[in-house]
Amino acid sequence: MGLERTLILFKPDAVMRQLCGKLLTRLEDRGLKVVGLKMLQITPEMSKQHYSEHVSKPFYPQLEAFITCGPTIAVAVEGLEAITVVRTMMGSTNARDAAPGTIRGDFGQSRQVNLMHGSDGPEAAAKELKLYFKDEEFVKYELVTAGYLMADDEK
Ligand code: IDP
Ligand code: MG
Repeated sequence: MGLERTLILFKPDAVMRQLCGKLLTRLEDRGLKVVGLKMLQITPEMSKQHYSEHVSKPFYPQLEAFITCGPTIAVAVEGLEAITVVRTMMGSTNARDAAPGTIRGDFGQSRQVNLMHGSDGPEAAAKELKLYFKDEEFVKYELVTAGYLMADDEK
């Protein structure tokens, strides 16, 4: 339990399909606090760093081509157990297997072109937050709803 930060990407398909507003609304509706947000173009070098665990896999060249094919929006969010919460909201990697109600399950049908990335654990979150944001780019503020989003003993 406790407050965590995690790194989300709205992948090029989400940007080009003009779904980013809807995806951001889902995160906000859940009470996740946005602490960083930027639009960027992922380069092949960044892709290799981000997806270092997948670089040697047969599907990597296609994945790199996809993730660099258009703009991406990087979002850093904070919340209670935010890493798991976001992964659960995102749904299974293959959108055809993703449960209805999840982002991939509601908006997609592809294993590769699957709208969104979310860090899969604390180590990945630390690495990926650093890849997309400088320390000084994280904003500090309190949500006016903070007192209604969590109990004191959950923080
Ligand atoms: P995740 O995004 O759900 O964590 P990973 O297994 O870490 O899934 O894979 C990273 C990304 O690589 C996926 O989101 C998807 O875009 C792509 N990918 C994963 N497996 C395949 C595959 O078998 N073929 C093509 N692309 C894949
Ligand atoms: Mg992954």
